[in-house]
Amino acid sequence: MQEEIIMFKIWIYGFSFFVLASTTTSNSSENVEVRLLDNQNAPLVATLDMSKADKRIKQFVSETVETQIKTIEETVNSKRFVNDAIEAKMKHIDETVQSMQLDSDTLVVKVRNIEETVKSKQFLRDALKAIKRDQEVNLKLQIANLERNLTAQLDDYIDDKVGKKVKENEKTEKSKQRPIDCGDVKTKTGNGIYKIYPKHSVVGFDVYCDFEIDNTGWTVFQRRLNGSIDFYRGWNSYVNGFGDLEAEFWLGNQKIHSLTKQGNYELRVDISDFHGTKAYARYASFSVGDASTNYKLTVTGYSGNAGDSLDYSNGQAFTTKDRDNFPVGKNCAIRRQGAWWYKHCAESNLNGVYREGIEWYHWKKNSHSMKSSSMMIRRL
Ligand SMILES: [Ca+2]
Repeated sequence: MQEEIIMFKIWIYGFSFFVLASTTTSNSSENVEVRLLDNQNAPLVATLDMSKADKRIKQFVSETVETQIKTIEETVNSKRFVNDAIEAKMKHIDETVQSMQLDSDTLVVKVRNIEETVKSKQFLRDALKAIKRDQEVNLKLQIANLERNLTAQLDDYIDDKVGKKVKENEKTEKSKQRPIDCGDVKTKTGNGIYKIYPKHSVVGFDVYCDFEIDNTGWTVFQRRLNGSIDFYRGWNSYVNGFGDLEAEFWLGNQKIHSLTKQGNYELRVDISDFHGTKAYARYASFSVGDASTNYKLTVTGYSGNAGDSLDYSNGQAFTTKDRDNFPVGKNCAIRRQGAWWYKHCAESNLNGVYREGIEWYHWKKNSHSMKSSSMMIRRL
């Protein structure tokens, strides 16, 4: 520091050998020793004879030197301050640089992250592509499988259809020999039970065939003889039929329907009273609808001697005690103790209670119950 001070002094007064003094003025002598430095820092000692100097000059020199030293000290101090400031600044710069280094490290990490993100995105894109490719392959495979299956199914279907057709043809050949009703029965062995195969019936079923009237086969679907069978029954019994074909029975609405569906049928009704008197009614057209119509009766073209007691029931659905298919009034199957094509009840009631309610109004009014009755049909 001391050297610095001196250097500073030299810097200030370097252009000449100017007198600098650390006043070691001796009171006892008029000489003043002053240490000096030349331009090359060579130490010199100058002895100034102050004896002839004016006291005021001495004072001036002394004061000047003091002032100079003070100024120098202040300058040094300010320089130190500047130094400190510079050091602080440098430190700050260092720190900034360091933090910048940190920042750059962070930046590197960030860049790396971004790179990784980009890479992973690329990876995803590749993976997606791979999946898409897989899916395409799978789809193609599935379509190929589907095509194969469809082809196989189509083949099966065609085989099946062709097979069925062949079978159907065989069936048709066979069915040509089968009777669809009693009119087809060739090998007659007299009135009795025969198996018939109506066109629209899945299986054949037995019926009673009557060959006496007009010398042709009539298919009988109803008979009353002696009251051995209870006719006051519910819906299912009348749909499926009941009784004994050789005696009293109802063939069944479904079977009657399947018979009358296969062509134009006429109806013959035979009745007798307990005096042995007989009568008949013929209808040129007769059919019974399917289940969806509740076995609706269609009957027209009356002829005969019993009177037309069925016309009132024409177009009516069938009603039993457990199913009233004529929405007006009470259940006529219950009122008339039977099962019939009732409207506001009926003018005929051949399924009524034996001895009490087997009626044909136009022949015997409703006061006489028939002894017997039969209903049969013939294909025209
Ligand atoms: Ca009713």
